[in-house]
Parts: sequence; C-alpha cells; structure tokens
Amino acid sequence: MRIGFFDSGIGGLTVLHQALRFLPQEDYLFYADTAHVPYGEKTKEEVREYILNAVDFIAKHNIKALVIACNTATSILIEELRSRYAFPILGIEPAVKPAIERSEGKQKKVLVLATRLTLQEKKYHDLVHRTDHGEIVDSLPLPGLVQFAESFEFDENKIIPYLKQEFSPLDLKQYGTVVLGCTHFPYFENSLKKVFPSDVDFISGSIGTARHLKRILEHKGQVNQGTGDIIFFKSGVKVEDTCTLDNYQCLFKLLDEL
Ligand code: DGN
Repeated sequence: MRIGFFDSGIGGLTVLHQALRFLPQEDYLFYADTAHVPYGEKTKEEVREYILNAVDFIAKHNIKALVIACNTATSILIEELRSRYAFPILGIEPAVKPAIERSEGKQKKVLVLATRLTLQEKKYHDLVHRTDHGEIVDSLPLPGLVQFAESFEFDENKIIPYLKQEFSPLDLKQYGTVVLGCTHFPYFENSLKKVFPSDVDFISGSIGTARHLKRILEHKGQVNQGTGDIIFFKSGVKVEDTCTLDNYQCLFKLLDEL
C-alpha cells in the first residue's frame, strides 16, 4: 500500500522529500491540486470543497496513511478529514513552539511566514496562545512565494527584491527564528537567508511530520519494503509527461542542496 501526500501544489514535495529520508522504502502517491492553487487567498468554503474532492480521489487508491502536506488545508480541515476516513491522517502546522524555544535564548522574536488563510484561522491563533509567549510572535503572509514556486521561478534576482519589498515594514534584526509555515516556502530558504541577519534560524514542520509518519507506521507494523516509487497526480490526472516529472526531480535536488 502507498502513503498518500496532498497539497494544493508542489509545496507538499518539501514534506515528501523529508519522508523519503525517514522512509525510503515506502511507495508514495503525491497529489497536487494544481487546478486550484493557490489556496491561501481563497475562502475557507471554496478550499474545503477542493480538499474534500481531492482526498476522496486519493482515498480510492488503497493508501495506508495520508499526509496533508499543506499548512492551509491542515488548519481548516484536518479534524473533519480524520472523522471521514479510517486510515491515519497527519497534517503539518507552523512550528511555532520550537521556534519560540530557539528565539528565547537569543532574546529575540519569532516571525511566522504562512498563507493568509493559515494565519487567519483559529487553529493558528490557538497554537500561538498555547505557548504563553504570543507577544513575541509576529506573522506575515507571502502569497508571492507560492506563485513563484508554482511557476518554477527560483531565480534569486526575482525572489530577493520581492522579499525585500514584503519585509520593508519590519525591522528584521528583532527576529531570532523564522517559521516557514507554508510548505512552498522551504524552496526559498537560500534567498530568505540573504535577506535576514546571518544569526537567524529557519524552521519548518516537515521533519516533525515525517518523523511522526514513521512512528505511526512502525506502531501499526505497516513499514514497507518497497522501492520508494512515487506516482504523481495533478487534480485527479496522473502525471505521465517526462518534462513535469523531471521538474519534480529538480525540486528534490534543489532541496537536497539546501
Ligand atoms: N502549501 C500550502 C501551505 O502549506 O499552506 C498552501 C499554498 C497555497 O495554496 N497558497
């Protein structure tokens, strides 16, 4: 049986990349809802419908677990999804708590970068509130980075000016840790590093999600001895063209090099 991965687009590959490190012998199904990306600027009702359709499709493929490799989808729908399906469903959340722990030692603040929808949601506000250190957490949506990733635009000469423009109202020296709270953002870590002071740490939830996936499969005695085979779908259509598949391999390579 395969492990399903879902995202609005190619951001979820940053989580699958970590899963491949922890569980290289699993077989995977990766579903990108590219017909509807970006989710972050749409209404909750619209996005809910897209996710339910996609997950219904994925569920027909005999999967043993599903990773919602999208912070936006996790924040608005994870509980509802868990109540609909029998297989384990894991999500991903902005890594606010570990970021606070790292920043406190440096007496600095935390900046959470995510989609507008994630940052609006009660789940995110509860997450920050539960840490008891909400006063040191700032947040900023960066919708442009999702668009850049979806158009395979990673040229720093385009990305850095966009980041500088978005960060211009903020004093970046006050931050000790930056949370990559959208799975599309790790592709831009090198550009982000060039914009922030050199002592800033970057943290995402993808390692935690991959580790959790491994623990669940081990606990259920469902660890596979497969080949690490991946099949890709774009909004319900199997990806067969070599150009797209090569692009996905390039993204894994880009992540390997970070
Ligand atoms: N990659 C998704 C996330 O982690 O929130 C959402 C990107 C988008 O669709 N805007």
